[in-house]
Amino acid sequence: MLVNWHSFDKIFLRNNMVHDILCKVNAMTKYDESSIKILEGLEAVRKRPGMYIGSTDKRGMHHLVWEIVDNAMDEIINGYGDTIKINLHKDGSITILDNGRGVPIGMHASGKSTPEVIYTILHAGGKFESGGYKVSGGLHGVGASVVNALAQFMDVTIYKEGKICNIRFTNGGQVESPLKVIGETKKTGTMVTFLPDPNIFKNCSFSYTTICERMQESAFLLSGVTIEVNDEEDKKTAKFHYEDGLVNFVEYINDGKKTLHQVIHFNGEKNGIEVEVAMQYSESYNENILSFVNNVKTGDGGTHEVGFKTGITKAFNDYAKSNGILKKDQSLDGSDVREGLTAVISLKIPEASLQFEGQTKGKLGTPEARSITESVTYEHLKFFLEENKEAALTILNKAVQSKAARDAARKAREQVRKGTGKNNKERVLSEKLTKATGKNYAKNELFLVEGDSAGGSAKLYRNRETQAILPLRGKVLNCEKASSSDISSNAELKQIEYAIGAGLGASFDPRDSNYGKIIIMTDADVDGSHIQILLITFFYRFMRPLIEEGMLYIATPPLYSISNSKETIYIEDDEELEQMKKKMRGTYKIQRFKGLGEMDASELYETTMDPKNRRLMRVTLTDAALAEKRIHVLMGDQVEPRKEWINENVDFTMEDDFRK
Ligand code: 1YM
Repeated sequence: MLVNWHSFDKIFLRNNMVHDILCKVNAMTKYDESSIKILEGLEAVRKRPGMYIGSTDKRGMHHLVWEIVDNAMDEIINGYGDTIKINLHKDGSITILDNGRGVPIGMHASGKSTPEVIYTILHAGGKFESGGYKVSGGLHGVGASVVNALAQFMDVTIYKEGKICNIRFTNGGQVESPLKVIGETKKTGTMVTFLPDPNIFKNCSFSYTTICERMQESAFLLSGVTIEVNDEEDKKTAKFHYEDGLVNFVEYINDGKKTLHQVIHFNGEKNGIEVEVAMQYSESYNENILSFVNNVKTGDGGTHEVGFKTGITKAFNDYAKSNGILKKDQSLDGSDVREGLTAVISLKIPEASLQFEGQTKGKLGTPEARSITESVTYEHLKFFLEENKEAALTILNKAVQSKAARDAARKAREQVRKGTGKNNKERVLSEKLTKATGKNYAKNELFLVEGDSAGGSAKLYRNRETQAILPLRGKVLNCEKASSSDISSNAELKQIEYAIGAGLGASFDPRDSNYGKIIIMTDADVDGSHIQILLITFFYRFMRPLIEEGMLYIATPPLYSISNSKETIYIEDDEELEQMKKKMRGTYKIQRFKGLGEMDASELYETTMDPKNRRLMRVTLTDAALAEKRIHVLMGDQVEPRKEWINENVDFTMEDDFRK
């Protein structure tokens, strides 16, 4: 192997990261402990994988892929190459290939090749940063050596300087075969294949769908790049390529919705911070804002989203006032101008100004990002509205209607609460509702219970002050398939709407909810699960802020009880039951609860409703765009996409409760 100092020097200058790593190697060789130190580093990763990749479940395993893909993306962002290919192999390993310059192949005085250094030395920050922007995804980008540490094998092939070079590692980063030339080529690029260590990632496999979803999002953010994903086992391929990145992203999210105008697209820059926005209104009333910083999703928003929201509210209010649509003393709320809005915001922030907040670091904290995003948004939107009168009036008309509906709904609810309302519709509709006596709405809970008989039991033992019961008969309507008139004439859903008392759809306001918690309580069987998903679909479509505010829950009734002469223990799954059987020596009795109705009233309260013992599952919304798509696919009227999703994502060989 030739030591190519000339090309190495260039890289050395361009990349102080390499310098950093090689200094480490130098220091190690001085003490002649290099190999021991390296293995200690990788061993640390193997001992505590969670510290480096978050978890050792399916999510953590996919993190390995994102790490390698990020290196390929960095190369493309720096202007080298334009294509990434991902291949899922039958044996569970995965290959990631790019057509960039290829990882440097020079040798170092320590006797190690640069690839060996890159893939075996754990770096403190972990990331190979090459420009002013940190472009890594996930948990601070922990680098290729972490992936190697957690792989049963890793194979790296580099196409560079006319040569094909290969290096192979085994058992978490030990060199199986050092870097050697294995052929000649005219191509350039890097190809990494690895198999996650099955001792670390138990019973996990890569998901074609998960990888496609993330790669599609990356392709939207990096206009012009082509990303291909291939599944060898199921013989599926997907190719993502978008010339008009964010505009295509918004079009994709709004696909199938009735939109009010062409996508609005603008960008701007100040103090080294770049802002790009694409936005479009549709006839729906949901708001869908996605934001990214340096190509990483900021799932919890942050200063840039705040700036964007302030910017649009100002632009629309200014326009409405100067065109006589609103009186000088009137104004639209932020929520009025966001009704039916889909927007994607993408910022590029120099590494030195980056600040993240929150537990998952998914929230941008950089203060300047707020004012810059606000002014870019305000200026461009103002210009757009002046230039596009028709679109401006259509959007404003919708916002004004939203304001009117909100005002009217609030007034009506106030009257109902005060008992001054004229209509007695509410009384008729809520006949089935057993109300809570307490007036502390935030503390009150509404149980939506499957079936009249379980509803009856729930009423008997509930905490009267804080717990209200609404029994539901049979299946509720599938809102994804129904028209809005079907929904407004559906008795079951109307009862839920009146019980909660905070409006519906555009006029829904969670602050007016009669309950702080809405709890879905169904049998632990297939029908129960179906009712849950139907109700969640309803809440997602018509009371989405309820989910966003974390107010929707699912009760988890026990599957079994096991009792001996001394005690009765309630159990949630079969695994726990097996453990308990071993613990409870002597004679015991097992009861299987097929439904809520099989428990007596006190048992139901104790296990499933009593805040002291119960376990509630909170319904959360981490990825609005994905949720939107999933609900559409799983609950919509098209059968083919649903079949496809189920075939890809549901393992029918798995034993579950539904079969027993
Ligand atoms: C399938 C994964 O890792 N591609 C890749 C990585 C690098 C380069 C090119 C690269 C970077 C630089 C110079 C530079 C990396 N280089 C380094 C290090 N694909 C994949 N493609 N020459 C080539 O940043 O200056 C780490 S990764 F450290 F050597 F610079």
